[in-house]
Amino acid sequence: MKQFVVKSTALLLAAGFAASAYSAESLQDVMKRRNLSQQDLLAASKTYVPTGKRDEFVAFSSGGQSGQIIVYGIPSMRILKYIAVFTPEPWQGYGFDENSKAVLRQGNIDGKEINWGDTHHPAISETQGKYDGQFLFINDKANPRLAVIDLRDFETKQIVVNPIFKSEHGGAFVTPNTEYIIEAAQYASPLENKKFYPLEEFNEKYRGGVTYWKFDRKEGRIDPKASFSLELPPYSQDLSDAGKGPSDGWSFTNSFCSERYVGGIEKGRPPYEAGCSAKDTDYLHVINWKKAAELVAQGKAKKINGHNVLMMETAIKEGILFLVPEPKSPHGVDVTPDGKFLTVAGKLDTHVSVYSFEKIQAAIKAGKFESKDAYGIPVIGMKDALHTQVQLGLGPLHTQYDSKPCIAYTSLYVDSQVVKWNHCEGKVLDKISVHYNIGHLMTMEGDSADPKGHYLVALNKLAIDRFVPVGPLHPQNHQLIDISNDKMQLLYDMPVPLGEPHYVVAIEAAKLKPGVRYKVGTDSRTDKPHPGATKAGEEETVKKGNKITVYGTLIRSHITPETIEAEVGDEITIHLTNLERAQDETHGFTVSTFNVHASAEPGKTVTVKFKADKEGVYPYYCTEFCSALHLEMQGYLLVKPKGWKPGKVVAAKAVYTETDYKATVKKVVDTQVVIDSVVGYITSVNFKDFPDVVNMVDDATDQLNKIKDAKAKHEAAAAKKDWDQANLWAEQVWQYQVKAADIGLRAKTYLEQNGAKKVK
Ligand code: RUQ
Ligand code: CUA
Repeated sequence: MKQFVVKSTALLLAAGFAASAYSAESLQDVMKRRNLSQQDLLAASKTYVPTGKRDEFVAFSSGGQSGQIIVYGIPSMRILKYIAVFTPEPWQGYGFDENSKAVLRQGNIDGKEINWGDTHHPAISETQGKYDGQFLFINDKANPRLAVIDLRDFETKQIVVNPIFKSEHGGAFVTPNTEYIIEAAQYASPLENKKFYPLEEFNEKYRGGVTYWKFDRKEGRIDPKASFSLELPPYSQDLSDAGKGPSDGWSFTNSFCSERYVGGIEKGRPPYEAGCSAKDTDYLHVINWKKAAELVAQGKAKKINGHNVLMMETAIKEGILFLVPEPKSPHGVDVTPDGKFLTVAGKLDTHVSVYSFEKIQAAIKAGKFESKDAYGIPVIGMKDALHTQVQLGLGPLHTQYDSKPCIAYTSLYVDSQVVKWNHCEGKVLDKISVHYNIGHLMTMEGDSADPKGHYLVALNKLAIDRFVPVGPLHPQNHQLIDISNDKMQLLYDMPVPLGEPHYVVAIEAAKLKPGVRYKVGTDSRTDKPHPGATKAGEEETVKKGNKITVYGTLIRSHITPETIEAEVGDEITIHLTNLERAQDETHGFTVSTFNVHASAEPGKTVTVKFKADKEGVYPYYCTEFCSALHLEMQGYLLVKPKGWKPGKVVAAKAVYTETDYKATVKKVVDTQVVIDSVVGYITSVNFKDFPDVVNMVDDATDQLNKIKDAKAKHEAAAAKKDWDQANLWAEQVWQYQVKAADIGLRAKTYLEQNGAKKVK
């Protein structure tokens, strides 16, 4: 291993990273061998992102029941990351270190740990209706919760539990300036917590609703105290969308089962599915959220479970809540980019209905209502609100928009198709088959005020025969479709191995500005300085009673401390600060059999905590392959029985000779030649113009600066002919060199690839 490092270092320098040889096969040869058509090649050329190049868009997909978010690039469809949200995720230490646990545990309900989530709808924060790339939100349908992810580091920062719902589906949807994040209930239940009412009292005691979570952009967190909900009838509220432009200040929420049917096949009643689709129409809820927020501020809300709830009665009296009939078992409601229309798809209808916000407002102003529902909410006549209805096909679900005006795309679940149509003129333009049973579809920034066109992703619920079989549970199938021309073209099938992804949002990659390191000593989950942050040279282990606190550091290839001594029963808290500044120099940390793990990216401080409840010897180590000597990044937790005393220590015999020492010194001299050559290159170019390189140079210099002390030690030991000490300290000098060389080479590669220029 050590041999390898020096050799490869020298080789890399000699070869100067020569480009790989070209294949001898021609394009025609490959097409023939792989049985590819012209059409395939065209599709491939539209999705292929050459090695070293990057995607134009970044997609954030719900990870469904995995409780995570899947991040992938478009058009390559390469998966870039999983963001841990409602579920422990070992790689990132999520749920295995104390700092992330604190976030995960915000999602406890009634004191119970909930370690999964049914994530549905991600939403990117918006400024004036456009994606701004700062924050990401996602809901958990099963356990009504909402999470906040900061796109500076792609980490989950907060989970809030809905105080009055038992499930929710219609979230997360943001208002145009991310004032609020909308979350609508799904299955009606009593709003009071832990309160039982029989199903016979469904109409009276069960309720739906919609919650408006106040987002504090400066803090990057939801402010639960400033959030509120609106009580709604027990119609299963479904998806929502916020108005924008002329409809800003309003929000729209669908419903199904407005029949308020309660099944109970056990008692001989027809099942839910029959009773819930008996009527021809359900209701679109039209809500003036701006006014609602004002009413809450005026103290007109009622406190339920300590949360502000604006009751229906108040909402009706104040004229901020209306209903519009919508055909049959509606699902998606999607506001057009200009904010003038809303498209509603009825799962059991072959049409989409396009409602005019202007007409809805005119009816409200004129007080023109066709009726009231059972709770007294005014119902606007469908005819009075409709702009047009368009026959699209079977099972329309969701609609997104194009950068070209009036162009919309709707998914057809039953037909397994995507329809391109014109929502202004109400005509179908094109259809394409997908594989199979599409739920959501998504165009680039296609639910914002400024859609980008180019691509569409079909989120198919079933993959069936599209991929190599992997057992009865198939991957999901995200299909990439080119929408830049009149006719849509299917480009690519991407198996998604985490399910079931419900919805995706995609943003221009250039809008994302994530950091590459933290300010040294940061708790990434609070964005604040970590109380356990430790500087180089200030590491210490403190024991107070049965509590051991370690203030440790991580830097290639060393964990400080190297030993932690404890007694059975001690509570151990280990704070670790990654002192690296070089990009991507992440270290991981675990202690054998204590179920802890942390990922410490450059600058981050993390804490793991556990009880040393068993006597024994437990190695700890760095879990990331962070350098050539990563395997040596190790240490021992020694858990002694209570009252243990050391026996007579026998002095160890010498292992190394003068010859060993001289060989090591020679190795050090040879390596220095390599380092000098790398340093020579770096300082011969304008490396100071590259902040990433400056960070790497700082890290390398840190390593080299440590040499002086180790060198003095090996020379002193050699003078005393203590060859063990002499050889080991000389080895340590070499360790510092190797690390410096490793970083130096990365800096050199970076400079060569990024067009560094010679300086005189
Ligand atoms: S929903 S497949 Cu959970 Cu977004 Cu329509
Ligand atoms: Cu640090 Cu491996």
